[in-house]
Amino acid sequence: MTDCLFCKMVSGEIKPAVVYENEHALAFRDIRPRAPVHVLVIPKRHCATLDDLPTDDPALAAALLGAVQKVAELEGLANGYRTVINCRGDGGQEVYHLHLHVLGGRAMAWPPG
Ligand code: DGP
Repeated sequence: MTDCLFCKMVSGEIKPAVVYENEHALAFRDIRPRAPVHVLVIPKRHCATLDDLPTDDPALAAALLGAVQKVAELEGLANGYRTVINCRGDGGQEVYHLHLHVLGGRAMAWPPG
């Protein structure tokens, strides 16, 4: 999608601070970090929300979760981390290109706000 912020990162039109990428996923630092480590993992193909992730393409979901694992390893999150997917309005989603937040480097509180 030409008017999607995160698609522009995939295409290289906007250059984020990339942490990791694989065939299906790109991981880059969040511009407004909420923790010492705050990385976003996105599918390279446009999916607006989690509900739009094609379930007939298990390789895509596996690549996203594999990228989360790799980010945790690369960022040294041996003590643990949190992964969050905000989905649509009540979920607090601001950017409508699916993304997994990877938050770490401090202990997380529960429940989330
Ligand atoms: P969400 O509320 O789940 O849609 O989170 C969107 C995240 O995207 C938010 O934590 C801030 C981040 N973000 C927004 N614009 C940019 C940007 O231009 N660059 C980067 N790296 N992150 C962005």
